[in-house]
Amino acid sequence: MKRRSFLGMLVATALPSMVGAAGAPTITVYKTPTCGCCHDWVTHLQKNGFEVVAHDVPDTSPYRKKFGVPSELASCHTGVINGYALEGHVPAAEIRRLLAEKPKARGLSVPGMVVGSPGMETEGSRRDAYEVVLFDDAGGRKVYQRYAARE
Ligand SMILES: [Cu+2]
Repeated sequence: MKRRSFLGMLVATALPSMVGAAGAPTITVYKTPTCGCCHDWVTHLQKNGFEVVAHDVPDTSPYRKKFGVPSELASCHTGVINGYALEGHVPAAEIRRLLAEKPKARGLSVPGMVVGSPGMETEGSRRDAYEVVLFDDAGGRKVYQRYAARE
């Protein structure tokens, strides 16, 4: 995709689309029992009004495969909501936007484990820059939202 046209689109869609938290559908999460940041991401979702059903599993990779998350977008946990995959520390704001916009896509990912993303907070407000990636089954990737680094 051409970067410029995409950026224009991003500005047009970056305005928060407010969706009432009440009645938000349930997010099903697969995580390993010892994953602290996975647990903290679940807490972030709950604080933002989502119902969460979390399953502890020995290995999350079969769930990535099942829900169509490509390995290069992998993170520490996999969630599902309304047929969309949520891989890694995806902020609640982008999940609400996903549910409102209903794009033709497989899901959203924040690949890796980014310091300062929801559930990956450190002391203070430090954050590494990261992107929330919208992906599809045909290898399509779009930056759905960009978060700047913060000291
Ligand atoms: Cu994590």
